[in-house]
Amino acid sequence: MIPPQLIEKIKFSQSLVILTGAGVSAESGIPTFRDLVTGVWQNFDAQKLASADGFVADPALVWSFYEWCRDKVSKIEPNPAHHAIASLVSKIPNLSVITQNVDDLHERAGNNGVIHLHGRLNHSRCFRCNEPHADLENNAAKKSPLDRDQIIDPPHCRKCGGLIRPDVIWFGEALPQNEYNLSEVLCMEADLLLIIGTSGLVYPAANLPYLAKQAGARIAQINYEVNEFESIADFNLYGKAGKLLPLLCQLAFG
Ligand code: BV8
Ligand code: ZN
Repeated sequence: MIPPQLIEKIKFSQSLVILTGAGVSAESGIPTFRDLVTGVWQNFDAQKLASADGFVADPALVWSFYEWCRDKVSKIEPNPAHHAIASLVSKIPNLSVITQNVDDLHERAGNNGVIHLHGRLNHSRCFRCNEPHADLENNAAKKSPLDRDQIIDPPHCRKCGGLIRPDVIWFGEALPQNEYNLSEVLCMEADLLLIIGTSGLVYPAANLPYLAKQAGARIAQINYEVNEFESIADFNLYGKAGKLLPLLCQLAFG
């Protein structure tokens, strides 16, 4: 049951911010990070696979893990939740989408200008000088699929010869300053913040809903289970994003 007040809030929102987490991609078949490192890569702990120390210790292992992830993500599709969010662009004058996810499913559903707080799987940069590494972007899909146990060396930076790393933000690394500052401003100016599929455990992204609340925004969230934002949300919708979000858009905009 979707509260009529929420439908009205969305329909007449003048500045809607949508914040997504791994739950918005779950129904596309993207395992959440934890499932990934307990699944086929379970004999490697997350610290080794997704951290700067892990990369320094074994660049080929970490690079191969992300090549394997890129290959998996390139084979799956955006789900109805991504498409519902993309459909709002033409209906709400001032809509911003902020994501913690590193996949490109929002973009592939037609959302441009998404703010990625934790980087992007399909981008890479030099570990030493941060120079973006273009190769990856244009032939991600053309790469031969990497089997789980294939270990390949990362490429080298054309500028300084340093090792190329995935352009994602690992634990202990600062979020991109511009993206995070913009996200704070947008959340403090929002009249409604819609949170989709995030546990609210990862900071500083998890600060954003509290900032929005303090600044006077109404908070709504769609989640599969109770989470950290339960107590500050004005509307808590429990269920799958791929089902509830299209229904919400349908009720608001027909
Ligand atoms: C930083 C990219 C400082 C990598 C990721 C102690 C207390 C508080 C904070 C800390 C602490 N110790 C350390 C910290 C900081 C740390 C942190 O927050 N740790 C937490 C875990 C305790 N944060 C950091 O390290 C950040 N950096 O603080 O830097 C600094 C400052 C200056 C200079 C230097 C350093 C960096 C954080 C970014 C880490 N990188 N990803 C990669 O993926 O390879 S985070 C990673 O986890 C993903 O991005 C993912 O998005 C995120 C987890 O969050 P969620 O998106 O919420 O995903 P999750 O699986 O947790 O939840 C999914 C939700 O969806 C669930 O609620 C589920 O119920 C729901 N769901 C599932 N299916 C559905 C659904 N809902 C609806 N429909 C469904 N179908
Ligand atoms: Zn370099």
